[in-house]
Order: sequence, then structure tokens, then C-alpha cells
Amino acid sequence: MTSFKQIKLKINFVVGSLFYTRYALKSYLYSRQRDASARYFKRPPTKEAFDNPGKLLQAESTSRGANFYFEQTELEVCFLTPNLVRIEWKGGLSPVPYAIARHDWQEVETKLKQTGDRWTVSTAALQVIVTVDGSLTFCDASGQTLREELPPQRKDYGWIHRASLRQEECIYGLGERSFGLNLRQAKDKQQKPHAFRMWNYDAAGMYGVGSDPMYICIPIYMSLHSAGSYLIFYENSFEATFTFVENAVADFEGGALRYYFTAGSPAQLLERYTELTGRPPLPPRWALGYHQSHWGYLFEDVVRAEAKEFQARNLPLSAIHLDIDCQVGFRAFTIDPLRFPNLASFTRELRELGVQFIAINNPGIKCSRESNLFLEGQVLDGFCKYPDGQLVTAPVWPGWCVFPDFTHPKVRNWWSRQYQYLLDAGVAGFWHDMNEPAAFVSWGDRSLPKETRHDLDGRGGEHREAHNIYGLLQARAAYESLRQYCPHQRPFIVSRAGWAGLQRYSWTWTGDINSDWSMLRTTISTVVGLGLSGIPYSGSDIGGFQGNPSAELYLRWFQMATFHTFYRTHSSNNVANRTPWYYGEPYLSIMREFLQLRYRLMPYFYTLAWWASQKGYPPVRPVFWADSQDAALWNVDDAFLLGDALLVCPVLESGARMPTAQLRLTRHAILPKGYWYNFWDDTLLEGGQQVDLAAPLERIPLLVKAGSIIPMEENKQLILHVYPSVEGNAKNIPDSRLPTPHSLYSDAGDGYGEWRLDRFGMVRDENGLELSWETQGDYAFPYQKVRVHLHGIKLQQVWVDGTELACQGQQIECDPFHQMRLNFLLADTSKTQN
Ligand code: NBV
Repeated sequence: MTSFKQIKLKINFVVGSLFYTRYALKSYLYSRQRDASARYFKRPPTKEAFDNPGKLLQAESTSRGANFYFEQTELEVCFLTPNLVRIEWKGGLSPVPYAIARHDWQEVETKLKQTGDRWTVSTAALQVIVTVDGSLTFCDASGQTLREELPPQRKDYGWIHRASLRQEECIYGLGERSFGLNLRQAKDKQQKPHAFRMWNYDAAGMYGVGSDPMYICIPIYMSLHSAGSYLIFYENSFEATFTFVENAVADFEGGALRYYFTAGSPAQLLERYTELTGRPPLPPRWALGYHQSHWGYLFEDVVRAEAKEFQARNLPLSAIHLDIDCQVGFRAFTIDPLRFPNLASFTRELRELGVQFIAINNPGIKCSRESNLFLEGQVLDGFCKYPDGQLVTAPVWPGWCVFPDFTHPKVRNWWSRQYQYLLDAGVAGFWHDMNEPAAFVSWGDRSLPKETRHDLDGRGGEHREAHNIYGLLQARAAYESLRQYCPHQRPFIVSRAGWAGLQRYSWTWTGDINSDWSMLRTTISTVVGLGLSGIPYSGSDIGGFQGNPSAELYLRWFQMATFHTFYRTHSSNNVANRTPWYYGEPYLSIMREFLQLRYRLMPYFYTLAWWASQKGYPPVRPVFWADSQDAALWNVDDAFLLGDALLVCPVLESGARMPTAQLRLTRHAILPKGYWYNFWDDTLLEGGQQVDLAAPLERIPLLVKAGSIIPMEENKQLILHVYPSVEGNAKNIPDSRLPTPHSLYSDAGDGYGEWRLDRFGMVRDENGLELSWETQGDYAFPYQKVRVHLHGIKLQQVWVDGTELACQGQQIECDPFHQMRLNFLLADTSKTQN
């Protein structure tokens, strides 16, 4: 790096760091105030505690299951579907159902049977066995035990709930976590099993491996063991601690012990969970492109120059994100007219370049009579207060701030209205920051006092309960606003904090991540873990938020992010503005190739997004998704699947440290069973083994599952990349039995108009392949031509709907067809690498 660049970086760092000193006194005063409030409004102990529910006295069947009456409490077993059951131990504050999207469930046939001291409530798919002491066993239809729970313990305001874990059992989820994927292996600094906290938390500028909690904590986990897999979701937003050692222990500070259990493959678990908490709506297509961001775009000219530079360098770009420095005094819903003099024409200008303008928004409102938002919120009585009616004020970017109570419907409505004028000025979407909600502190919890009162849709309650749902409800207000004011566009919202159900409204990003190799690796687990927690759209600040990555780290991060749903570079105000050209060649050219690959893959991404909206499957999946019964895959967290077809193995080490760096790096990977083609050279690898994959700087190891069709696009052509299955391997599974059959979803890319689904069949026989193509929906075929590209086996002859066509090498150009016959040159079948 040139010395000029180094000096600039140092200046950035010093200026950026000085930035915080002006909040020091306020942070100190607020920390004292928060602690004083905890002492002053201390809760009296309850008399509700018990160590166990006592003996079972009576059981009665209900329309959806059964009720059980114990000496100390009652238990309700309520089936919502044959494979989804809600369990509720009575006692404690019932949740306001913010997470739940569905309330109208069809009838379920259930049976109640007694055998000795055990009662079994069953459907065609599941059995819940209730023992006289209050322990519960969950079995599948064949009677196989999936989970065993101990009798619950009621403590003061909360609950302790334990379930035994098998030795081999692996646990995933809990929202956003900065550990490896299998949470059962997570260790704290003393190498003890980690206790995961449920309390949305601002990492305040930087975090590394093992930082916990993070911005999105969700009491959901998926379990895999030798007898099957299941998912548990606790509908309880209170602070809690989860540990996974011999038992899975969930320790809640308040609320009810209401939870949901479902069993099945990971795909089925996500399908059920998102039926309950809602599916992620289809995003606008541009959102799946590349986004550029930096905390430090101060002027319109800077943003314009950045967008133009992308264009001049032939780098596709879909959106630019504006951080708090585009605002007036960092105030919510402002954009400084002195520095962005004509926002509407500027956003238009950007749109003409194909770039959308995304504005930041923080919930804290400057506590000042000069602020209209403050006055309106006051008139509405919409800000959070202490139990004695005083406004809660805490320092955030604008100075002393008040906080809208998003748990009040009228506040959500009012907040919704605020987006309108920015939408009118052409702002295409919003990112919500600091919405844990975060406050500046000198010590202790970085949020509002726990005693803060909230409306909770009329029921009333404390911040203890409202904290984790604060970001979710802000996102809800924004989503409803965008639906109302731009009814023909799909909302685009990115929220840093959230809870169960966030997927209905918003995407997320992994916050202020440190810029180092360990965090590149951890990002894989964080993003996959979010997907397994129901949140499919997420990504990290490419290259890390805090720090200046080496060119190699940025490039490797960029390559990985090319296969994540949210594809955005972002960085702090005290580091360099990172762009694909910042490090010069060869990095720029390689990044250009990856950007172009991402845009060519758009039909595949968009189709995965559509599947997510239909079934809740995250596009980015753990490797074990390919075969959840293969225990060798349960702990693989240095790779991920994009859809069913692509296995992405990011390079997670610096080549400079490896002796062969100048020649050819390799990357070790564990392949799921079956056959896999190398995306870059079509060589075929047999799965179920460990392999070394070439990883030169310009490539990310990328494999394609044999038997896949990947739709890609280039110059208005649809290219169907066909990767034939291998004889003797995975027989030709009828298309309809695949969870996501070979398909291509298309529509106008935004809005709610016509759509079409093209479904492809592929059957391999001795001499070649039969492809079939069926279409549903009325949207006109959006491509001018079709190209079919056969990989891995030499193509000899092709017939399209009965007519022979000339092949161009491995490709055939044609129109949409019903049947295509591809004959192989059998003498030349490709070699399998072992
Ligand atoms: O708004 C400034 C930053 C933002 O760039 C980042 O992405 C957020 O995660 N924001 C946090 C607040 C300041 C962090 C030190």
C-alpha cells in the first residue's frame, strides 16, 4: 500500500475515534441513571416458584390434543398440524403473539391414550407422552424417541426448562451467533461450554469470535441426532440463557413456558416453522444484486462519483447505502439538504444508472423542542417511559434521545407515516440501525432500563419483555409503510435487530464485524445459523466493518459473499472506503468477474428467493442440508450450500502463510455423498469423502451437485447449465419429489403482477439425457433465446421437440421447448477424481 494511503488511514482512524469522545459525559450520566432506575423500581419477588409441577391429577382430551392438571400447574398439548405441536405450561405472562403469523389452523385428528402412568397424545405424525411427574417425550409416528424433557421448574417470574441431549446431538440456531455452526461445541474463553444469552445487543463498533449476545437473539433451535431431527421455538421474548451440555437448558427471566415442537428433515422443519412465524416475501430483484456502502459518504458528489466509477469500471451495482452522515445531526428521517440539495432528482439520476438509494434510520429521536418528530411523539404520548411516567432518555448519535414505543399500534402507525416523504423523494429502501435499541453507556447494558414501560398492544409490560421485539416491531412499521405508500413495489428493509418473524418484514446484516480471517470463517456459521432460525436474507460487511483488510482478505470475503443473499460492502468511518478498485490489480479484475458471475446467477438466486417465499427454505444452507442423516456433515461449518445445487467452500486462510501460495492453493473440503462437478472445470468428484480443491486467488472452490440444472442469464439469454446425474448414483428421482424441483421463477422483478414458473425434468439413460420443460403462470417468457449447456460429458447429438439441432460444442441455442434429447459421446465420459 502506498504511504499516502497509510497516512490517510491513520487520519481516518484518529478522526473516527475522536468522534466518540463527545458522548463520554452523556454515556456516564445515562449509565448511572439506568442503574439507579434498576434499584428504584426493583420488582418484588413473586410467590409462584415451584421446583416441579407436582403429580399429575387428571387428563382430558381437547379438540386439538389434551390438557393435563398437575398439583402445581396445568399443561396444554395443542396440535396445530399433525406435525406441529404447541406446548404450554400454565403460569407467567402470556406472550403478545408478535412472532406468530398464522392463527387459523385446520382441524387435526388427535388421540389420547393412557398406559400406566403415561399418557400419549398423538396424531398421524407425532406422539407426545406425558408422564405423571411432568416429564415429556416426543416421538415420531413410528415411536422413535426424538426428545425427552424433564419436568419444568418455575422460578420467580420465569422458567427453567430442560431436555436431555444425546451424546451425538448437534444444536443449531438461536438467531445470530458468532460461534461455529454447532452451538453444542461453543466454548467460552475459559473453554467451558458457552451460555448463550437472549438479549439483543449492540456490539458497539466491533466484535470477534465468541462475542455474545449479538443483535438478533431468537429462542429457536434445530437439533440433529442419530434418530432424527427436530425444532423447538419458545414463544418467549424475555431475557434468557441457553446452555447445551448434557441437557439443553433454557432459563427464562420471565414470561410463559409456551413452545412449539416439530420433527422432520431440516427442510420440513423450516417449512413448519415459517408456516407458524411467516414466510419471507419475495424481495425486489435488484436487492439480490451488489450493494456498496461506507460510513462516510458525506456529500451527494461523493455518492455520484462512486456510482459512476462502478459504471466506468464495468462493475455492476444495484444499490448504494447512505449512513448517518447523510443526515442532519444524525436525526431520524432527515437527509441534509445542504449536502444533498435535490434528493428527488439525485435518486432519479442514480436509478438511471441502475442504482437504488437506501437510507439509514435509527429509532432514537433527539430530545429537543426543535425536533418535529419529538413534538409529534410527545403529543401522541408515544415514547417509552419509566414506571413513574418520566420519559426515558438515553444518549445515541443525535445526543439525548427518546425512544418510540413500537409495541403501541398508534406509534407504529405514526412511525409508518414518516417514511412517506423519503419514499416520494425516490428512496428505495431503508436500513434500520441501533434498534436493539442501543444506547451509549460507560458500563453495563447498552440499552434502555429494564423497568421501562411498554404498551405491548394494550396489555402493558416492561422493557424486559419488549427489548427483543423492539427491532421486529420497528421493521413491521416500516414494512407496512412501504406497502401502503408504494403499493406497486416490494419493500426493501434491512434491520440490525429483530426476533422471530423478522423474515416477514426485513433482511439483516451481521453488524460491526472485525476485519480478520477468523470472522470471515465465522460469518459462514452466522449466516447459515440465521437461515436455520428462519431469517434467510443476511450478509456481512464484506471485508469486515472494523479494520482495513488486506487485499487478499477482502477478495476472499468478496468471493464468499457472492453466494450470500445480501451482498454488500460496508465499513466504518475510521477505515478506508473499500471498493473493488481500492486494491488495484489483479484484485479488481477478479472482483469484476465475481460481480458478473453474481448477476449471471440472478435467475438461480431469484428462484431460490421464490422458494423461500413459498416454503421458508433459506437459500444459504448448511452442508448437512444435502443429507441430514450423514453425521459426517453435522459439524461442517467452513462451507455452505446455495440452494440444492451449489456447494461453496470459501478460502479461509491467507495464502501468504502457506508455502505453495505462489503456485496453487488448495482448500480441504468434506463432500456430501453423491457426485459433484467442479464448477470451474467440470471435473467430476465422488462425494462422501474429503478432497483437496484448487483455490488459486481468482477462484473460490465451488462444486455443483450432479443431477442439477442451474438457470443463469447473459445478454437476455437464458442459459440452462445441465449437470447430469451419474449412472448408478442417485437414480432419477421423479422431479415432483424433490423439495425444490429444477425450476426457474420469473416475473417483472418488482411489484405484484404476473409470474411464471418454468419446471424442468431431467432423466438420464444409457446414451444420454431427456430434458422436459413445463410452464405455469402467465408472465411472458422474459428471455430472447435459450441456451442449454451440458457439463461433464461430451455432447454428440441433440433433438429439440423431435427436430435435430446442431450443437455448438457443449451448447445448443434454441427456443423454449417441451422435450430435449441430448446424446452423449460415450467414448468420452469424463473421469472421476478421487
Ligand atoms: O451508523 C454508523 C454505524 C453503521 O455504519 C454500522 O453498520 C452499524 O452496525 N452504526 C453501526 C453505528 C455506530 C457503530 C460504532
